[in-house]
Amino acid sequence: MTRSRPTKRQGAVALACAGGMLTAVGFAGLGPLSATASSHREAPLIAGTPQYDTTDVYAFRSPEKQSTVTLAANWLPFQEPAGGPNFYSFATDAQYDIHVDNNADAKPDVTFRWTFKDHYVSKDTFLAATGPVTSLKDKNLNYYQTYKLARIKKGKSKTIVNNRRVAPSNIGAASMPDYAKLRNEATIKVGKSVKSFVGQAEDSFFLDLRVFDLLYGGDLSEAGDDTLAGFNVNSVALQVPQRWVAKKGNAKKNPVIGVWSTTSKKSTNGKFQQVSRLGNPLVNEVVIPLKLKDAFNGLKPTGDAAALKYVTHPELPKLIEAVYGIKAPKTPRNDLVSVFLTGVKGLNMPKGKITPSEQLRLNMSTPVTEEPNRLGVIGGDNQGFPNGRRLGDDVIDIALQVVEGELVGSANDLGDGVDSNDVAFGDTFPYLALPASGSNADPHPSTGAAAKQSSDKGGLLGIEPSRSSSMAAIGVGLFALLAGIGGAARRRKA
Ligand SMILES: [Ca+2]
Ligand SMILES: [Ca+2]
Ligand SMILES: [Ca+2]
Repeated sequence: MTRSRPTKRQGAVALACAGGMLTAVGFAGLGPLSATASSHREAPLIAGTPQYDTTDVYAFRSPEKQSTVTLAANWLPFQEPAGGPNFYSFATDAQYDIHVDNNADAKPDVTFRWTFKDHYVSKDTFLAATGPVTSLKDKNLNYYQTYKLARIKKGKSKTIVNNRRVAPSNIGAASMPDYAKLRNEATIKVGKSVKSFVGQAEDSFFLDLRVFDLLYGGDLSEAGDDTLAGFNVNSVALQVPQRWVAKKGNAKKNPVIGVWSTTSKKSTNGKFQQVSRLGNPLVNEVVIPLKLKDAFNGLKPTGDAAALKYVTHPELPKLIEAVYGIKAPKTPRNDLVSVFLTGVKGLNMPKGKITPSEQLRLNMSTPVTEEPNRLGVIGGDNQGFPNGRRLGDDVIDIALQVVEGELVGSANDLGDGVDSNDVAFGDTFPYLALPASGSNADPHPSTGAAAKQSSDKGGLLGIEPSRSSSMAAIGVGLFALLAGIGGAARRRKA
């Protein structure tokens, strides 16, 4: 099947158009947030430095060991598997952090920090692998990275993992005949109940980026294809006992934690500066307007109160209504405040006083669901997003449905036609799919969009195909959602 991805030019036009429309609708009063970083409306700053760009953060109760919680995050999107001779590494001048706030004051109580070093067996070759690599310590693996993982608590840093190997980029079958073995070797146990993995993985995010084409009269029958299929990311995954992250070490009494990741890059003055931040996958992309996205990346959660008005009066549904006629839910959107900033009462809202801030909030006491529903809580599955986030949670569909009022009486079935990842996730730690291989001639196969369309009555998203206004609205929604990703895609394909 021939794939027709958006061309570089179409992508650029689409993004410019989305930015223009959002600006035209008017995001005045950016004061408090825009003061903290530059606020231009081109592609987000971070898109220019993919090594530092967090793409997704996950936090969930570990299904095979429920006394533990798994935290994971991805960086460096759109890795073409065969993209050598220099493949994909973590930056060596950065701190890759996952923070946990367990007393709801928007300040981290526990921080896990990964830092990296480069190693070469020989610099007299351009090859990353000089022969078949059959183990992580194989001398044929000419270039590799090691990492250090520290746990920071009350200003004190304790090394949990030191000088261990990062699973390398999956160069191809000749260089790495048994990649699964390398993954296994990179999945390590630390003490009795901690597990750590760092390395390349297939991008766990799934969505159809080609929905861009809707605004340009693209062929709707082609929607539902997972654009990210077969692109890799660099991942960290960590499984720790719940008591490590719970307030006072008591997960029974204090089961709710807030999680977010940051990337900090060393400046010329030697200090580390936060350049990327991501917790909940909705806020930064859907609620915070494009123009604020860069500012948000540099912001600490304690400053999030400034974002409150964007949450209670989000622009996206109004924009969709203004341009395409789908009625926006009534404001103020207190449903969004609880989803994005405080946690939902009875589900994942912390006890006591809460400083509103954007965190992925997880109730570690929610029992693990045997058969997870991809729509998480709105699909009746309380262990899923926005109660933490599992790899298989379909956050694009959930985002669209919630922003368009699913929780306030506007039930809808919006979505992008991609319901699951292109590759199955594992049942046990680190769960992430193995990275796509550089020797695969077609690492980005069509996921059968056309077939999906014909079997899915009502076409894209369960909406009548004749209702072109609805279709277009979904396009706009995804513009806002995907601006960052689109920017990265654009550069990567340039
Ligand atoms: Ca705290
Ligand atoms: Ca994928
Ligand atoms: Ca979806």
